[in-house]
Amino acid sequence: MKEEPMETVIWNGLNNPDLKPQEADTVVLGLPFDGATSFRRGAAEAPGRIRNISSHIPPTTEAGHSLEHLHVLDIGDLSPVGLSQTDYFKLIEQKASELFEVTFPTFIGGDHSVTIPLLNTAATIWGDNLGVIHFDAHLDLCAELDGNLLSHGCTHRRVLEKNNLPLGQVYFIGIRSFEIQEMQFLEGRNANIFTAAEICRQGISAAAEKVRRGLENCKAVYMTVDIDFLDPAYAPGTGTPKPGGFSTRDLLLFINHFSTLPLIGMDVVEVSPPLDHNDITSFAAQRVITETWGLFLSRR
Ligand SMILES: [Mn+2]
Repeated sequence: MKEEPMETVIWNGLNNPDLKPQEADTVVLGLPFDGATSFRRGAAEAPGRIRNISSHIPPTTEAGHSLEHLHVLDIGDLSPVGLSQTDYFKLIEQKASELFEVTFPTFIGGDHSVTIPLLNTAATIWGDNLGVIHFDAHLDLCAELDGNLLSHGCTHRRVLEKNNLPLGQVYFIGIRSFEIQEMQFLEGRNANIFTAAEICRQGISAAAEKVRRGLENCKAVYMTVDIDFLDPAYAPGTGTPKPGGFSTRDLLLFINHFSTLPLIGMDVVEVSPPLDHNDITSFAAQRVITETWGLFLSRR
C-alpha cells in the first residue's frame, strides 16, 4: 500500500502544502517553546503531536458539515533553538504580523507565554478594536513569576502594559486560580472575569451570551485557548492542571456560541504530550481547532 506523504494527510487530510499563505483560509504555525513554565514542561512537543493525530480524523465537523472546501496550509514550526526568549518572541511577532495581514492564523503552543507576542502583534494591528477571548483556569496577570517577566503567568499583564488593548476588552473565562499579586492588580480595576463556579451556576449559554454581547462591537476578536480551561479529567496532559474545570463538550458549546463574532485568529497552548494519557489532551486540542475552523472559516 502506498503511503500518502505526511504533509497532505495532516489536518484531517486538508493540508495543502502548495498553497501560498494568502490563498489559505488558515495557516497553521507551531510554536514549540516551553521555557517559561512555572511548574512542568512538555508543551514544546504539542505542535508535532497534535499534527500527528490529526491525520486519521475525517474532514467534517461534529455537526456533520464538510470541511473539504477549506484551504489549510501548515507551515510547520518556528523553532526557538539557539534564541533567547526575547529574540524568539521578536521572531514570533514578525511571523504573526505577516500571517495576520493575509489569513486566519492558527497557532499551536508551546506554553502560554507565546501568546504575549501574538497578542502584542494583534493589538498593534487592530488597536482598541480588538477583543480577546481567554479560556483558561488562570488569569495570567502576574507582574512576574519566578523572576521571569515573560512567564506563562504574565501573558495579559505584558500585553496590557505594552499596547492599547483595554483590560475591559479581554474576557477571562473559566478562572479558578488566583495569585495574590493578581488579586492586588485587580483591586480598583474592572475586569471581565467569568469564574468556573459562576459559569456553572449560570449555565454555559447564559455566560457565553454575556461574553458575546461584550465583544459584539469589536471589529476583531482573538481567541486564546489554554487547554487547562478543561478539567484535568478531560485534559490531564498540561503543566499546571486545576481541578474544578470544564468538559470538552462545555468548551465546544462556548465556541459555538461565539460563531457570529469576527474571529481573526486563535491559539491553543499548554498541551503537554509527555504528561498526557492516551493523547486525551492532544485530541481535545485537535478537536477545538478543527471545530473552530468549521464554525468561523466556512463563512469566509
Ligand atoms: Mn492556565
